[in-house]
Amino acid sequence: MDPIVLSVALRRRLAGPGPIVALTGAGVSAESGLATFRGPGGLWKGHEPQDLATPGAFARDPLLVWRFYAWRRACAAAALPNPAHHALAALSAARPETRIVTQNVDGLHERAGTPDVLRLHGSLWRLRCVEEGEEHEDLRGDLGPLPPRCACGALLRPAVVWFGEALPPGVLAAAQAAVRQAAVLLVAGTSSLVWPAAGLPGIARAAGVHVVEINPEPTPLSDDADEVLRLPAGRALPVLAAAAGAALGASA
Ligand code: BJW
Repeated sequence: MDPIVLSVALRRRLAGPGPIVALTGAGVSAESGLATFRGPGGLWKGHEPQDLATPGAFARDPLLVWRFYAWRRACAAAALPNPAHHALAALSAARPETRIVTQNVDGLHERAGTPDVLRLHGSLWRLRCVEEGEEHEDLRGDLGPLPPRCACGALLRPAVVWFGEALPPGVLAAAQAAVRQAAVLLVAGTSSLVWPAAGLPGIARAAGVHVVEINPEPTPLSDDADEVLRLPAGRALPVLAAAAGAALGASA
């Protein structure tokens, strides 16, 4: 495998002062064996996953949507954080001003040890009553009969953000503030198709932040990024994190 050579300018920025911020997407968990949303392998029983991630799909067929999310929970529970998650956790430990902003709901950044992840699209591990709006953590491997119900009798839903829904209060504003203040923004494993997450690199660039895309495939961000690393996140992030001062263990 060829060594990864970072530009001198990027090395200097990573080693310099200021927060490193990472915006991550499904591709960061691909090397943990979790399917991405779009592209080959993104199908679930003949459905496009993004077609199930809507309030309309849940209203029409809560059982179908819950089967999809129960499968996602089982896959995520069986998966382990990969070198990309570990590298970002090590970076957060070495430089506490680091912020990880994720579109992922799988909890793998947290399981790798990253504190205070800004979860733009919620969590697979939290459920919300559709009537009362109350949310709670539920880490059970088996949720019992699907769809699960609240004690009040109403349906529970995964506390994730579906198309057309607002992001969790305060999280988007915190992510926007974080990317504006970054020394470097690493955008890893996202197709940069889903808004408002896809707008964060533009906000960063407008504030003069150096934006680096890490993705084996081109995306709508690629032409606007300051640098592009056409590599899997599990290869590139350990190198970037080490250049920013992270002490990486054998697993990273
Ligand atoms: C690797 C790799 C490896 C593979 N290493 N890389 C502006 C313009 C146009 C439309 C809109 C707009 N603003 C809003 C919209 C509408 C809509 C939207 O964006 N639509 C577009 C699709 C056109 N957005 C919304 O509806 C959002 N809500 C909103 O705007 O609300 C407004 C509002 C305000 C106030 C009140 C009410 C409403 C919500 C978006 C929610 C998205 N939800 C989902 C599901 C979450 C739950 C779940 O996980 O099930 O989020 S959809 C799905 O897409 C999921 C993901 O987080 C998200 C992004 O996907 P991601 O992570 O980029 O994955 P992929 O599969 O697309 O890409 C993977 C990438 O990895 C690829 O590029 C690979 O090459 C790469 N890769 N291996 C590195 N080893």
